[in-house]
Amino acid sequence: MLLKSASLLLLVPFTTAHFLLNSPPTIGFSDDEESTYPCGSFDVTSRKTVTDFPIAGLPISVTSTHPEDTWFFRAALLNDTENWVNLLPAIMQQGTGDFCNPSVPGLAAWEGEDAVIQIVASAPDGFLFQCAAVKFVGGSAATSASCKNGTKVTAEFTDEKLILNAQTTSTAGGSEATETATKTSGSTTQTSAPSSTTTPNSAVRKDAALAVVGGVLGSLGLLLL
Ligand SMILES: *[C@@H]1O[C@H](CO)[C@@H](O)[C@H](O)[C@H]1NC(C)=O
Ligand SMILES: *[C@@H]1O[C@H](CO)[C@@H](O)[C@H](O)[C@H]1NC(C)=O
Ligand SMILES: [Cu+2]
Repeated sequence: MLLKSASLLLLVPFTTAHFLLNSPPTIGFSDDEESTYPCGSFDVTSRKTVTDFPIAGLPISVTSTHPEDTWFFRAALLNDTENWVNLLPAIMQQGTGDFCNPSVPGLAAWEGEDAVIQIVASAPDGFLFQCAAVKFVGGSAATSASCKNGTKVTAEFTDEKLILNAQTTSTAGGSEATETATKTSGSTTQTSAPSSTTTPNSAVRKDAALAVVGGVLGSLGLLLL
């Protein structure tokens, strides 16, 4: 019991981070500026650490501190960083902790090209960004020993579409999407198509409330420390 509370306290400072990109290596991480498009305030063209991204697949590993996030894994050519292409459909994660997709496919048409991948979290507190410098390559899929899911984490693909570049900062439903989401500076509005069977509104509100509770607990924890 005592051990359990001690380890919970150790985790508390972690709640100040929105999300961490564990692999591939991030271009940069700033908790305070993670909401700055396109790369959380870091230079989208940075090539300090470039990861080979096999078309056959690369693990992408993140750690979320939110009770729920929707992830968008996107790529752009280095010479054209406003044209983001989805590598996978949106992924909705529930539960705080590690999430790793062991094999995100690369773009075959871009083999040999210098590119950037952008990890976007649509979080209860808004959009958050980190990027990684990559080069798409042939060969077999990459693996990572640290690719794991947290015990409380579940994830599944969703229909949510993201329309987000320097000119447009919102999500919107595509033609087949069953819901649209618009998030602007903290406020959240969502509408559902008549055929939708989900209840995104209540889900978002509940999670926002949980995030607030987490923040309060986090501050208390920091005071205790
Ligand atoms: C970027 O590079 C690719 C491949 O090298 C080329 O096909 C494309 O025309 C370039 N795009 C721009 C905007 O320069
Ligand atoms: C994590 O969970 C997702 C969704 O269930 C799954 O696709 C993925 O393979 C899991 N990752 C690992 C490392 O098991
Ligand atoms: Cu956050």
